[in-house]
Amino acid sequence: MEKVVTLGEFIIEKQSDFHGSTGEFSSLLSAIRLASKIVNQQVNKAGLMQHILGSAGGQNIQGEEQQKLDVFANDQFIKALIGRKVICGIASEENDEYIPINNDGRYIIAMDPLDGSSNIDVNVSIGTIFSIYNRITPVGHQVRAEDFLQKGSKQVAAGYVIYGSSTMLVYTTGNGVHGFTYDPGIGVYFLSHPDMKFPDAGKMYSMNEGNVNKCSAGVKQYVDYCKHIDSATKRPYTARYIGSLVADFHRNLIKGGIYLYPATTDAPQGKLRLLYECNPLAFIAEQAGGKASDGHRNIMEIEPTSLHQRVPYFVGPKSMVDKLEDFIKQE
Ligand code: AHM
Ligand code: MG
Repeated sequence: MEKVVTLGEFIIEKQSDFHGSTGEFSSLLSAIRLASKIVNQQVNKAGLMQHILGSAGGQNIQGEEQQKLDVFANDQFIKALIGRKVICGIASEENDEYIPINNDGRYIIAMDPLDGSSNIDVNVSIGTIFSIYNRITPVGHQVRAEDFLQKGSKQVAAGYVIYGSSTMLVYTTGNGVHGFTYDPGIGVYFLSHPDMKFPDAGKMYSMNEGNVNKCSAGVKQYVDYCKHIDSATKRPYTARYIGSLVADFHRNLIKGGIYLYPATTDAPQGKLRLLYECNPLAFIAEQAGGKASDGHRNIMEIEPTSLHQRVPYFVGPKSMVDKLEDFIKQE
């Protein structure tokens, strides 16, 4: 019989790989696991809440105040994380400022609690993204901005939850990327995708192509290259764009594809946030044999200057991102 491994068991089994097996990191991950289950439950009845039980901003059938799902998700993750003594601070895409928590904690977390906001109300896959660092300031003091403004290369763990046709939690601690599928009937995540790797030869590209004429010449040429017919390199590539970074990234990781959110004339820094979206998926990509770039530099080598900083973003199999960088270099 095949061995069945749950996320809980896996975390404990791998605990010794991580900071001398103190159990602190396991506690942190189990907070994320808990919040993801609560959010998953709400995501699954989002249509009911909005169209049948009353509109957001009103009251639900129990007379409770209803919240937008992204605010709800933010609250759930913060609530679960505050309960763990190991965390000293949280930065969230939903909060203007970082939140200091327990001065004795050693980890800080940056998160996008519900990514893919334009897809929330239309029953399309959305996700949660998280990124974990050791604090820089000494334990026992309140966290400061510098604890959050660390390069992505300093991450000790990163992951995402995708609320899709099934719900999955995928994470890395720097020892490969592992994916767990949620069984809602019993409330347990099972290891379903051990040691995930990008296929070598990607064949998809994901971009909001409506913006292509607002992009630089190099990006335009790369998109033309993706569409060019060449049987030796299996082009044209297939275009797939969901508009939820987590869902596009997850599909590309499994099937082999590049995700692009370049700078545009309207958004010269791109749209995606370095701390909450780009760095965590860059860490996962690298661990899966891929690469993330702003077109010129490795994303994880960018020194952040502000919490909500945006960057142009390209992520996928290494060969595809290298090719895109070649086009950008020739601009
Ligand atoms: P959000 O954090 O407000 O949801 O914005 C991020 C999202 C990504 O998930 C997605 O890839 C991108 O924005 C889609 O943007 P666009 O609608 O411009 O294509
Ligand atoms: Mg987002």
